[in-house]
Amino acid sequence: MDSLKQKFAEKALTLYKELRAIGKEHGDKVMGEVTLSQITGGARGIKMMVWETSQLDAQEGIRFRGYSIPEIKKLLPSGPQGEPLPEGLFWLMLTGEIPTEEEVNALTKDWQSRAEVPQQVYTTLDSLPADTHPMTQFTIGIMAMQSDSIFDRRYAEGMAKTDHWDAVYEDSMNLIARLPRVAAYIYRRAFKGGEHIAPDTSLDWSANFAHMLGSDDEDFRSLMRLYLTIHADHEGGNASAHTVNLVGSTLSDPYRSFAAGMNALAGPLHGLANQEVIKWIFEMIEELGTKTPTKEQIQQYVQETLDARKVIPGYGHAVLREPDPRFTAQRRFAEEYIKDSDLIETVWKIFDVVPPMLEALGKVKNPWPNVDAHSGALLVHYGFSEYSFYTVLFGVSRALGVLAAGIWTRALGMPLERPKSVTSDWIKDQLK
Ligand code: FCX
Repeated sequence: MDSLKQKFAEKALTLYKELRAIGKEHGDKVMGEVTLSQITGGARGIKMMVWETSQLDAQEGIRFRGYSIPEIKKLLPSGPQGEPLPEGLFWLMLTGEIPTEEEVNALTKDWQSRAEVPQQVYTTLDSLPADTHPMTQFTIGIMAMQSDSIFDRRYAEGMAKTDHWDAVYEDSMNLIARLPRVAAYIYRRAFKGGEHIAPDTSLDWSANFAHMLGSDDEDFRSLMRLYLTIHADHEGGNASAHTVNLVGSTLSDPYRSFAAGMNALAGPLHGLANQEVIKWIFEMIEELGTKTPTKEQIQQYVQETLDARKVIPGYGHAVLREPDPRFTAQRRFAEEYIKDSDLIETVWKIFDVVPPMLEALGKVKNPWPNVDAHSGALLVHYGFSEYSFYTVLFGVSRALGVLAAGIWTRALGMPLERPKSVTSDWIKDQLK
């Protein structure tokens, strides 16, 4: 058993016993109430699942096993320019411990050894029109690997419940190892005429992904390390994570549950917002006829968008009530690495203009930027302007969090998810 798996197994067994005992003793303890507006308002704030890997605070933003993004940046083993290695975050999410450099290097090597993508994935992708949306290609590519599921095979062979987590661990590690190759393949066939780039196994997970996409720029590698770290997890209630949890709770294997989650990520109110942001900015630039719009011009364009009853992409959040620290981390990156980018200046001007305008509407609970408000401008700076691909990058990163959480969920023996729905007649009856 590899050292990560060994460490996880010890921690998981302890927590499994602890949670069982807590459940037995305190199972009837009331942990909250549900209001009518929560039932009709998208279940905001209703606590209904255990998610070990991260927790979101409305003011502070995400914490991975208790560590904020600035702490993660400082503490995790990093690449040559100091940006954290996502391998380290995955280790942290599974064990609760900051890994050593050796542990992270071993994980990089482990993923390299699992990264071979079965030929049928490429054949399947090649049978799709090249202009099929990259997120559709991504979920199809993931599903084309499902026949390799170790969980599926072992379940059919009669695997004991206590071994479920072990098979989910193996599937999750294989999936994470392969996803950059699948994603890069989609990018190169959709936008670079199918000229594919062989992996460089001397590189870490992020740098190799950057390489296969087509860039060996050291700064872009650093951006990818940061990007793939900060998009990894956002507790369990967001649509992609919750979908993975829901589907996984039926004992559908990690390929199926992760693909389901990616279809949730592909919605414009969720992960697809990163493509919507840059599309909206490009359209603004075209309409205004300038790459350096003034704040007044931006204000007018924002107003037009609101008047057309559309949302301002990249702003607002279901839980956060302050600027997203993932936005701030990307801004810091731009301040450090990028000089004189009109597009990035525009993103910062939008940040000055939009919040007061959303606040003035009187209904928006969070007028601040989220993670998607900044990411596209950074990618465009390094030559990746094909924005329909952006959500795939988000998805590759999100695999780390949702699959780590999925391993925990199976190790803790969590049951089938099955909350209660009600009819409108039932609601009216309750109010009589
Ligand atoms: N622009 C215009 N109106 C907005 C808005 C925005 N950016 N954000 C919220 N509103 C509106 C809502 O549409 C809603 O209007 P309605 O009452 O007429 O239907 C009202 O304000 C109240 O919504 P609120 O409670 O603040 O927000 P929700 O929890 O319902 O929705 C999202 C949260 C994120 C879906 C919402 O803010 C939004 O649509 N933002 C733009 C899309 C986006 O950036 N999504 C990415 C989010 C995230 F980072 C991610 O998951 O990746």
